[in-house]
Amino acid sequence: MLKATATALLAALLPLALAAQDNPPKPPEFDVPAHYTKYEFRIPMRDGVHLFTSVYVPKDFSQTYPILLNRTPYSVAPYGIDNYATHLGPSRKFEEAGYIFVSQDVRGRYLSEGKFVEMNPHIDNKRGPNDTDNSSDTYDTIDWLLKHVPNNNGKVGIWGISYPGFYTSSSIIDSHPALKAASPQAPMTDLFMGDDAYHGGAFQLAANFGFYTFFKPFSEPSRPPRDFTPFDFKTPDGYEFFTRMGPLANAMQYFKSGDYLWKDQVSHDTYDDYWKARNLAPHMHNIHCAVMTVGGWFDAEDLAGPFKTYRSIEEKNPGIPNTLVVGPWFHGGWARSDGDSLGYARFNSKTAEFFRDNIQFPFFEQYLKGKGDAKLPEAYVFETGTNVWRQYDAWPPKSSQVKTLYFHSGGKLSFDAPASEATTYDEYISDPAHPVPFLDYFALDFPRAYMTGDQRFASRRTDVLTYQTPPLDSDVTISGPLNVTLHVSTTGTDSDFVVKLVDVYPDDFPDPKPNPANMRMGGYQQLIRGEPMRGKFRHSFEKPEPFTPGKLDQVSFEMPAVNHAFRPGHRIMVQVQSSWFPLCDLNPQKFVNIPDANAGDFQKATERVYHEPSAASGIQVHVMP
Ligand code: PG9
Repeated sequence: MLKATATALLAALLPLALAAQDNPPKPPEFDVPAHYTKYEFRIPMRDGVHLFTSVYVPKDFSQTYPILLNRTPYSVAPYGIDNYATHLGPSRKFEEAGYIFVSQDVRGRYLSEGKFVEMNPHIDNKRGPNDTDNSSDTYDTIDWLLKHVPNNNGKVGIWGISYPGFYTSSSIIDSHPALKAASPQAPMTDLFMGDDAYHGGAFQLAANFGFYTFFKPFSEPSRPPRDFTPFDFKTPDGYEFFTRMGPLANAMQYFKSGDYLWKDQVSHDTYDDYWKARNLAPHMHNIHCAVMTVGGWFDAEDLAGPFKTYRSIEEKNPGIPNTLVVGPWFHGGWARSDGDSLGYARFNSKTAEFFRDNIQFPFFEQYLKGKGDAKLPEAYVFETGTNVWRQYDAWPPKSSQVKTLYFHSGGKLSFDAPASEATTYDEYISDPAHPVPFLDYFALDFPRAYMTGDQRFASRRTDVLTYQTPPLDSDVTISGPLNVTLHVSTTGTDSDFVVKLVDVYPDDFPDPKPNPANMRMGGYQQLIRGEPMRGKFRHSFEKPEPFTPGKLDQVSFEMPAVNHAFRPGHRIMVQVQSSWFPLCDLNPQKFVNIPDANAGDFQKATERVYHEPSAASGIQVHVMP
């Protein structure tokens, strides 16, 4: 579910929420009650806990049907066997083709019993019936469904987006023999390491504040509240709200003492046992079904997860069908949008529709009904810039060549290493009282379009360094993760370094038609990838270390993969800054425990980025031939 300030009701209506954010809700063109019979069950787990489960069975009994399971913390509303959901599965084609759709409130959420645990850790060696996790809950659920749901064909698929994506990937470990196909979509995998909670050790403030003001723990099984009131920011401007709020510790005024979910997020601000226990990647073993992991190049919430889930399944389960699909999508965009644009970035085709009809539906038809062959490659990835789908037998593509984009004096960027430079470093003053915004417009959360947003407002700031190539003569296609190496010094004892890869459009790039906002696209600086790195974690995310003021040091980190072609006439740009607010919480720029920092801890710092032969800052990229 998107973390914005959506109410609990929206959380239960994710598909509509996504649709509502893109297009006004269309009246359902498929009459679900006319084609399906709804059941509700409380399925017993091995430890006696009952999980509330909605089941929709096709009325046509002339054939049997596979079960398609979705497990969610966001409610399986509407409740009541006379109240039908308007969307049952991943897309309309599934309802029309006929599947048995099963949705389940996960443990401790809504009408299911048990205690909710954030990304409940997988238990590799279960000692008895009380050692339960998503793998055991799904195994027990499938066993029960096969025996009790009429007219099933004995095969089960599971799918989910975001948190339900995590429940998908954590459910297929030690998978039930009837489980034949799974699609974890934007699955959170290692929450601290680049998914929703922290990026490079910087807390994702706006996103998590918005999410945890509606995602609350339950004291007992209960339905979604009828009149949930969204959090009142009392301003339309998130930058202003979080500036007024001050240090992160002040956020607690907006939460109740029982809100352990928010407290857990902010109090575990290093990669400690709490986060390590929730990292799913080491546990993705004993998977016997076909897997299609889905992600979005512009997913603002769970961008890293799909790659880690795909990679871990690939390494631990050789021989099973395991595909990675990544399109030019925002979080969940492949499910409920056309996928032909994001903000001012254009993709020239309905990429999400293509995915739903030509990749996702054939995948489940093949493995759950034995119909057709989806002919899925190892990696099915959309290449932005050229705006074409690519199929590779590996990710990153084996044919890519690793090169380094080096910073140079005068704001130049080049694949050539610095030799004799006019100046050996650039510097700026980073002031926590005037942090670099992540948006050049007002918003309360983190609008999905920021991931392709215009960076011209930032490149004009004196606290943002900008390096760019001349206009390109030919395509430069970058396919894979980006590895940053910054040679820096700071006058503080801690600092964030945010690096942004930007596509600079030619000055004569045409304006959009229609153009209600009168946007001028000539020189548009489209964000391709941005990622922060909290400098105190440069040697270890477990044990942060201070900088020595003024001493040359090195900050190296990986930014999530891209698959983008910089076209002729475009420039490749890299920006470096030390805040990205309020997307990330502020770094006091003093080596302190940030969750406890007070206003007096925040100090200006002069940051230097070096570009000389012995200290050549730059980004290592995978360039396609
Ligand atoms: N990405 C959302 C989330 C997951 C876990 C914690 C906080 C937010 C989600 O869409 O489920």
